[in-house]
Amino acid sequence: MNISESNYTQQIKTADELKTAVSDAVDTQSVTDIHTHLFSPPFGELLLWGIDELLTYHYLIAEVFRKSDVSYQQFWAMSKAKQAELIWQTLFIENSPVSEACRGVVTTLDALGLDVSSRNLRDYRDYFTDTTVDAFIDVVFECAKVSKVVMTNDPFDSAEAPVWESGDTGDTRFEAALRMDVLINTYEEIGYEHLRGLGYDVDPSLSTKKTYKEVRRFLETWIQRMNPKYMAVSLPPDFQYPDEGVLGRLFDNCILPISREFNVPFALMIGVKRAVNPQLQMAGDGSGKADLTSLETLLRENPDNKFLVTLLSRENQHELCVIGRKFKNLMIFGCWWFMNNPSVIEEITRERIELLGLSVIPQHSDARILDQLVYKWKHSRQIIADVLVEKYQTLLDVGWTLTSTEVERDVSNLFGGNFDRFLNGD
Ligand code: FIX
Ligand code: ZN
Repeated sequence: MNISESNYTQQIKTADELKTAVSDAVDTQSVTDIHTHLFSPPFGELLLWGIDELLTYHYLIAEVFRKSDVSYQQFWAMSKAKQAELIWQTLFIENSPVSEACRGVVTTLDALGLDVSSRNLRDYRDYFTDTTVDAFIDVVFECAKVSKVVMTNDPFDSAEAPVWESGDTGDTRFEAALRMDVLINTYEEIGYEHLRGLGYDVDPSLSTKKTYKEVRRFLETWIQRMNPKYMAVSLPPDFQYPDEGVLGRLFDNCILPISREFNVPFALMIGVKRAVNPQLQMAGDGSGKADLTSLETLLRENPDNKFLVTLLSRENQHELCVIGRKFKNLMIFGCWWFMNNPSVIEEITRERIELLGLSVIPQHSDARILDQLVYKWKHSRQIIADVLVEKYQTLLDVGWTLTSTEVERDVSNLFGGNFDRFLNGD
């Protein structure tokens, strides 16, 4: 069969054929999940999995206080098992689990082959007791069709340190990302002391050439140790660039030069207001709209740097797409955290494809618990498929020809190709 014949046979003609071609491509294409909080097995207890972890996800903790009379003090004094039982009883039995975070647990249990109609927490616990973490990783990666996950690795975290020192992070499906929140957001409070403790000759105000050199040495060491896909930071909505303070000096003198030199992109996750309600602990962070002029300046003044960007405010998403049209050194990724809900994912995905075509990374999972890869990807794949069908249909309506191979190519780029090209290109 020659090329034109093979294209002809794959040509999509009807709306039904289109739906089938898109859902086949979207459901079978394995994905690189570019931002998670998962860890490979050698990191031990940092890798969270199982029903009690799923139920005590911080998204569900925020929700349980809205429906239960439990006080913050009482909740935090409970064991994890008791917290899970309270959340199960409150959000799944006494109320219907329709929020995205609740629905995610139900989708996951069902996809793992458990009987969700039984609502029997004991059976679900038994399932996890009967498996090992290594076996479960294979089950989840297969079920979620995930080929690689990028972890979030904090060079200041003593719990991670022994694994990095050992030089063996085990399962190669888990890749590293060098997270720099402590360095950038808390240099004066924590980062400085920590660096000194590790033998780096840095000054508290981060303002000397010697300090810049030392911070660069620190970053180089960790890049060599972790081989990260990117360096990353989460930033508040009022983040400013250019900046006279620690952040600006770190960006200009340390991070941006190293990011260029080692061809390791810098990921900015902008819009988080940490500890809006500290009583909720990790569940207490909020979001705010950012002024994206700073991002524009950063992209314009550093054209040889690559930036991966995701934003936490819905109000910023359209503006981000417009910026994406102006700067090829920007790769927009994922629907982060409060954006990771079906209605918002649909809106953002449509907006991105309309303004940027297929040159984005539509989603990441942000999974903190291994099992969550199952639902986060299942839910997102469905929405991405629906948006693609809508867009391809408008082309077919006016006589454009499309083959299933072309659909597969497009989906493969969205689910990993665009990320690889961004990392490896000039
Ligand atoms: O900063 C981040 O990477 C956030 O994704 C997390 O801090 C957040 O707690 C989270 O889990 C969001 O999904
Ligand atoms: Zn995250």
